[in-house]
Amino acid sequence: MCRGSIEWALAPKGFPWPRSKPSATVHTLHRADHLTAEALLTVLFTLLFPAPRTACRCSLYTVDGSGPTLDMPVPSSFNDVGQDGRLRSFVGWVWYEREATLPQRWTQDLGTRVVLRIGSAHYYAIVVSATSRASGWWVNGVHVAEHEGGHLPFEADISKLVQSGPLSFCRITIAINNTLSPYTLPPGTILYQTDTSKYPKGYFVQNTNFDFFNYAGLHRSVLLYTTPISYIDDITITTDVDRDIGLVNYQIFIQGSEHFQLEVFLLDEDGRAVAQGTGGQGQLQVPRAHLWWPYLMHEHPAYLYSLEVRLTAQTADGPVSDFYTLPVGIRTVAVTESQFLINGKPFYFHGVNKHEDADIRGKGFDWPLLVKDFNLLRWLGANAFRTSHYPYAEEVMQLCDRYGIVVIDESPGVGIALAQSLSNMSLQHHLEVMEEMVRRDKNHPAVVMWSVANEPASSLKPAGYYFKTLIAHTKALDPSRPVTFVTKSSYEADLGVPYVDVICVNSYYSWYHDYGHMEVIQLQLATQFENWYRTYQKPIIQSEYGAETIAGFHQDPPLMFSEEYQKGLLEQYHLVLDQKRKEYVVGELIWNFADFMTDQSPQRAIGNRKGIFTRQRQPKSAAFLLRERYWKLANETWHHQSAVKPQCVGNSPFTF
Ligand code: GCB
Repeated sequence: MCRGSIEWALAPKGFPWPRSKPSATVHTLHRADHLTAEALLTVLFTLLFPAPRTACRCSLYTVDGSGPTLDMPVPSSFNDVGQDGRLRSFVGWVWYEREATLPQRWTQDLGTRVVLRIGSAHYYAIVVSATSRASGWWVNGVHVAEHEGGHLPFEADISKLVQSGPLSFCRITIAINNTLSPYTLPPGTILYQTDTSKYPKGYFVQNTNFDFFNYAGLHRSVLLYTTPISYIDDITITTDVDRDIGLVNYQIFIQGSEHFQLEVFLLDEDGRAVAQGTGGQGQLQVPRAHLWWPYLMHEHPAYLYSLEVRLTAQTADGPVSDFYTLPVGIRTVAVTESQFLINGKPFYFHGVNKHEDADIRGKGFDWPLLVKDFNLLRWLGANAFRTSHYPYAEEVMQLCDRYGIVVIDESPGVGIALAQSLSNMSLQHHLEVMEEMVRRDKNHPAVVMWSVANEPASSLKPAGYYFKTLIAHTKALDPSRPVTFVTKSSYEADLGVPYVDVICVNSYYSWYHDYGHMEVIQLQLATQFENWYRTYQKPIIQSEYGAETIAGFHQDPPLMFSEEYQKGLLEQYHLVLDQKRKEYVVGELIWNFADFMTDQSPQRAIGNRKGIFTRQRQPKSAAFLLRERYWKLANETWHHQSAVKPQCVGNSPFTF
């Protein structure tokens, strides 16, 4: 493959989720919902991996593409779909490749902008595209994009490329490297073993300080979509409430023309326009607004308006129009010394921590799994989750908006254990990741708080400056939401917590400490809360607690790893949470929603088993315990005037 001469473009500054609209078409390379006939012909990418394991980021252009290949579904992690153990633990470059046939209009109408959008490529990706063939070989591959970080989307404008040649199809090659370094997010290290009496020459392993398997590949949708050459590039919405008037502030960013008109309409759920405006920024006022309420807080939770944006732009080739519809939830978020308020009412997070994780597909996005998870969340009476420990797929956030499931949106800042990973170089990258993440998720009403990291080494000296800068930057990007990070440091030593709005603390009493001794939980947990609150007077969330449990293991009296022990441990936590939530504890998130895959270690029996559901989403006994508790909490925090209270009736997840 050689470099072509065509100019390449990086992703533009902002890019809203591509929705089918009169002025745009979406053409996915693998998914059924927007699929065209051509794309159905080939649904598999080819993955090539070189036999010798190379940890370095070798140049794409020197690799001849030799080595084994196999068909690879997208989205999916590549690790668990094959039968070759070397692929499961592979560290280095892999190449995904496929050809796509493009509608003729895309390649011939120079007024069409063709965009390649990659939802997530873990970890480092280089994208090359080619549209010329000679003697059956693709030639003149052009570097179209490069991206670092596995959990956020990136785009490339490939119009010039696909409109330059005679062919109506193109080849897309995505080289992905899953090597982590102390400066990546999450960080990792490569350990070379040089003792040749124990290890073969060149042997190395990749080590991480986070507790989930470093799945890699194209984890989310890869889309081709079009816009006109002048287009709506980004929209920022913030909302407020003044008595019963909903205020929707909008800012719209246009690319491709300086001369344009914008019309904005806000439609209610019945499609009626309730407010309208013009221009690139303004405020829409909605009398008697329906607010966006969390699930189980209101009889009509998750009310979504639609913001329709219509662009008419003047270009050298005449007027063009673009159109975009964005779901909008009107709600407010605020934090006091001891409360977390949504729409001015105290909100108590009773929810879970999750992972993007499942059998075979690893971290690959999967609709049936997602819908099952939301059904389980609603069955459980959970009103919130944290995206531990990285931003989840955009479809997840969309469902949270629709179902009223509140989100603490966490960055991939997990496993920051070394001082090197708190260096300026790491900080710089972390700031950029927060920019990408806020840009992607800022308009989701479900997102009520940003978490910039999980359990960093926040008592190391550089942590003070690191978190002060990171949190200030995140607040500057989005002044409308509180910011936190999740700590496991002691209240005396933590140098980052002075900058958070809400203290999120993880603890594993009678699991990692005093194991087997549930009798100490109440005292230790109460002391933990009291110390943090006395020091900072900020609301506190118990952001993780739990116990490893192998489904089907039973021991009474309870022993560790049995279902009885998990239940017993949870009950001890709940006794203290019930006292402290009357004061300043504003939430509890169980670790974890479901069992998930980790690296192999003597502490892990095929993954982390702290789920209240198995990896296949079957309940352990603790799920029923938690369900009873969450529905009870929901009854207490129900705020609407209506007399109807949520009830957990039988097995029905639908309670109203
Ligand atoms: C934690 C981490 C989480 C782990 C969990 C555990 O504190 O935040 O990533 O999986 O503990 O089970 O050890």
